[in-house]
Amino acid sequence: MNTIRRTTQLRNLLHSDQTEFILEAHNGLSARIVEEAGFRGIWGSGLALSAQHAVRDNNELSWTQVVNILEFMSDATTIPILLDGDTGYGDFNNMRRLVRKLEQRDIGGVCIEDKLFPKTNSFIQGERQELEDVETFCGKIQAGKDAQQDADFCIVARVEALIAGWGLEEALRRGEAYRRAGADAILIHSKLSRPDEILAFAREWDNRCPLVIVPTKYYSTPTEVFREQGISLVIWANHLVRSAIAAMQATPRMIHETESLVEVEGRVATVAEIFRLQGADELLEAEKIYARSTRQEATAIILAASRGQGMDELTRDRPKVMIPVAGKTVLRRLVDKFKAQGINDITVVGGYRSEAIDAQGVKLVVNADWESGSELASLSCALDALSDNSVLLYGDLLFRTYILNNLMDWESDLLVVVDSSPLDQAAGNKNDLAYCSAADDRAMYQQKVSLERISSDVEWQGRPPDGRWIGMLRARGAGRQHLLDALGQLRGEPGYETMGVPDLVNRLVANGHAPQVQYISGHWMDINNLEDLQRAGDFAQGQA
Ligand code: SPV
Ligand code: MG
Repeated sequence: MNTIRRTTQLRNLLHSDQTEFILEAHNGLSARIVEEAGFRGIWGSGLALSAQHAVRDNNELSWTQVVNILEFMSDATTIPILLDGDTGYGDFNNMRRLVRKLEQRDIGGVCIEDKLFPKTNSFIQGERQELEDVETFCGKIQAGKDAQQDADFCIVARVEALIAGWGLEEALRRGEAYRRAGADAILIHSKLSRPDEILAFAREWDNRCPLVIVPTKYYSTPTEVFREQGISLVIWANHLVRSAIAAMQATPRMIHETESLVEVEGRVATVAEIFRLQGADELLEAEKIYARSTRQEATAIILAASRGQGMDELTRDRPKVMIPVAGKTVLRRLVDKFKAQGINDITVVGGYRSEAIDAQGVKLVVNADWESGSELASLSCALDALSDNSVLLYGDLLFRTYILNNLMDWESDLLVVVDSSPLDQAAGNKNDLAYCSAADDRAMYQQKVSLERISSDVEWQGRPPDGRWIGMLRARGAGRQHLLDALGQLRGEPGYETMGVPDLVNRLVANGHAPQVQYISGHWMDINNLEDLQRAGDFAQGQA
């Protein structure tokens, strides 16, 4: 990366002891491409800047619009931009303001031409173009020089006398007057296909100050000729906008004709190349350092490996998660919920008929040993997905959105959702009865209650359960490691093959890491049989 000021870089180019080259760019992307190609400077071409917006090179683009585009170009690069500032967009006073605005955007310099506002491109009826009065133009140059804050900011004065048909003498007279007025370099322009008049000017000029040329029309001149004549800076003035136009015309033609993308795919830049040019990698790296919000990194793990019982016909070819409920599979409903919550990293552990799982938008991992029935073995397949902020849940759950919202809002390291509605009314697996440190006090928000046990026993320590665990667990921060530790312990113990997530939760309690309880009252269900499935349709419809 170049640490020299861009004004200084441009000045160095103009005063280098060899002929230097700059290339046109017209937006942030093309400017970055010019720099990547190895150029040491950029021409902010008025023609290209306006052409990319399909307006004419007649100051139809306002000067503030030009400055806004330059801001993107400047941000995207480290090399200097020489702006084609047309006539300075007005009189000496407009010129002063332009210079200040350009300096604020770290532009290396500006070129102004001695025509009248609004100007016309030099290649459109050039001989009919009226030139600015010499003294007036000198005043504009001087005002610009007086306005600049950075001593190295360059003002290039462009002589249009040859374009307008005035001849060499007038061109030289103007060049000299502009040099005396303070111009840092003179641009001499020609519309001829041979370089003769430019070379004649250069010979007479004899390096009084740096000379700049634009060989658009006399492009076939060997570059060596410019070197020999001591030209300071050559501007390749419009070749990115022209290459973009040619490419942009070819692509739609082909797509339109073939009604397919097959032919063009290999001829256009890859999407990965777009990302590279945008600097997408840098953002990913920066996110690791700065984006510390737990929400952004949240992951979800959906356990969907077992076939389940009581739904033989419906799960003949697919696991439960793929059963449609009111027109949408249970899995899709879960994925939609997570995505709405900003959780995009979703892992599904499949097993039974995992090939039937629609893995769009999720990572599918397969527990090949699903038949043994161990939920913990399934969970072990998804440990990579366990982050500092993870939700773990069963794949047959339907629930109201607020339950997940609230779950993600709580600060606790470990959290389980418990439904405190009366057991005979509550939905769900009758094995997952929850015993907690306190009953649900519905009057309290985020009541501090911890889990003591999940079990199928309808009574424990002489008391009834406080509710039913709905099959949803969240681990964040240190909770992740507690979970991994407990899982590691259980893995070495007898009976591991038949253990479920409740065993894991009970081990967390035994280890002194009892999860907090988020009480809810209804608003969820899981699907264990055909009757549930019928209710599920109503439940889903009720939510819509
Ligand atoms: C431009 O690139 O906008 C120029 C050069 O001013 S020319 O189009 O040749 O006038
Ligand atoms: Mg121009």
